[in-house]
Amino acid sequence: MTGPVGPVTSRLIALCAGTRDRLRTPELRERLDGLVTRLSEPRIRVAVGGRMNAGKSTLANALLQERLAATGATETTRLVTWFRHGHQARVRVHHRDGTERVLPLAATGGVGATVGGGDAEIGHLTVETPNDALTRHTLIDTPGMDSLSKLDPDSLAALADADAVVYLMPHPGERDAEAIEAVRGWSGGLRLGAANMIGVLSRIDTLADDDDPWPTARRVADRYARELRAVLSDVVPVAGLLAETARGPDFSETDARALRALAEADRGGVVRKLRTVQRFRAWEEAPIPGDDRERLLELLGLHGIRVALELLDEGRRATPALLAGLAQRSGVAELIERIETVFVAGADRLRASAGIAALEHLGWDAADEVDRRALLALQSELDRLRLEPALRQVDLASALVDLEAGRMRLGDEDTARLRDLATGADDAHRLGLAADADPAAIAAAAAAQIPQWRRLEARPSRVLQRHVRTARELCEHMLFTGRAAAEAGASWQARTPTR
Ligand SMILES: Nc1nc2c(ncn2[C@@H]2O[C@H](COP(=O)(O)OP(=O)(O)O)[C@@H](O)[C@H]2O)c(=O)[nH]1
Ligand SMILES: [Mg+2]
Repeated sequence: MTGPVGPVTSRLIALCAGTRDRLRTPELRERLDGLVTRLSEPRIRVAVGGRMNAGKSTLANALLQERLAATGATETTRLVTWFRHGHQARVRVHHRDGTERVLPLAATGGVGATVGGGDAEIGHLTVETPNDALTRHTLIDTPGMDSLSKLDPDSLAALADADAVVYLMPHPGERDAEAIEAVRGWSGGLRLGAANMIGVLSRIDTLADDDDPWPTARRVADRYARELRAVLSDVVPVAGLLAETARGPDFSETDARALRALAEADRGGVVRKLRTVQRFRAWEEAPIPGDDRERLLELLGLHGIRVALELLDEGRRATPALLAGLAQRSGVAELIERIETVFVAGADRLRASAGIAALEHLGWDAADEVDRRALLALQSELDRLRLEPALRQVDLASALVDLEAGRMRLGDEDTARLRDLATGADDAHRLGLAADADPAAIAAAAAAQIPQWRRLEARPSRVLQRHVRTARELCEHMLFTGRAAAEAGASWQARTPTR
């Protein structure tokens, strides 16, 4: 989200301000101030998580359309890196002792070229740069040091600081179940779930030996989505390397020429050499020199080279058309669309719900009696805020996903109502009414929906029961506020003399 903070987040900020003045312990005040600063940021924080080598930094570069994150195995890839919009391109190096160093961002090579070998004293990095993608959301790249079962403390802390997470999973084969259990394990502790977390099946070109990895990728992604539906809104397959190159600045006219030369050579021979990296490298009578082949491998991988040849066969010979084709075949557009429609558009509610979770954390270790009372009072305010339609919509977001994935069934009319409830920007739109509907009309429309949701709650499906209960509670809340507003309006009119 850019611009002003949303309405629910604003109410939360006001609650924080009221509580702050009642707190005695300076440390608690400081933490509350920290939270207010976070809630007041102009943009939502989206983190990229997953284990090391999952392709996180590569995907981050694809989203940024710039090679800013360090990829592969370098010292800098082990650091949590924040990418924020800024007018001046620079890198802040945050040391673990609280000190900070500011460096100008290297013209090429991104954070790796700027910071080079990191050292143990560095806690994390912040890259500030005038990048378009960063006007929509802040991006946090995490290292994910551990193999499969756990993430390192730095990565976990960064995920906990995010409002939404893109979680990358390369296909782990037989260790699948273990990886899935691991995600379930830590996501609950961090209050991440289907409303604020989306999965990516990454490196899909390495998934299968087939020429076209997409059928396998879709099947595996669907299975992950089913198994992880409680924590991930969906799992989208993406060929990250292809996306990074297709959207980034590195692919040159020379690279396009090398591909065209390959496309014109004897196809049978080319296809055979493209079976393995070793064969492609050791190719003696190749139509292009070894350096060019190495560069194509680095930019596109074997699969990407094959896709490029197909695109050239289709007549996409000019470089922009070729790159557009590669971007399209990477699948990244679908992920970007989800980030926009789910995360950026839902920034107010995602941020407020992350803020509430953080606030509840704050209450646990208050030793002082006065502080405890202030935080208890805050808790009851938070319980009230939680009923806010925008926050119930965080829960209903997962209902839409379950519906789409066929995990629950509703008739067309109920589906349309649920969609309105989950996505409407205000009560009128949530109830499918015109924008200028008055409180009485809102109360009436909400009241009309309640019996049907209650009827559906009697159905045997657990998934359905959970979602329709939320829908009913949301309607009850709108009925209550609509009625109260209508009565206030009526009594105000009664007290106002009419001529
Ligand atoms: N073949 C292939 N390689 C990839 C893909 N994405 C990343 N890589 C490579 O895998 C290595 C690790 O990627 P990186 O983005 O640094 O992983 P991270 O540790 O999760 O940040 C790098 O050498 C990348 O070039 C992909 O989609 N396909
Ligand atoms: Mg990385």
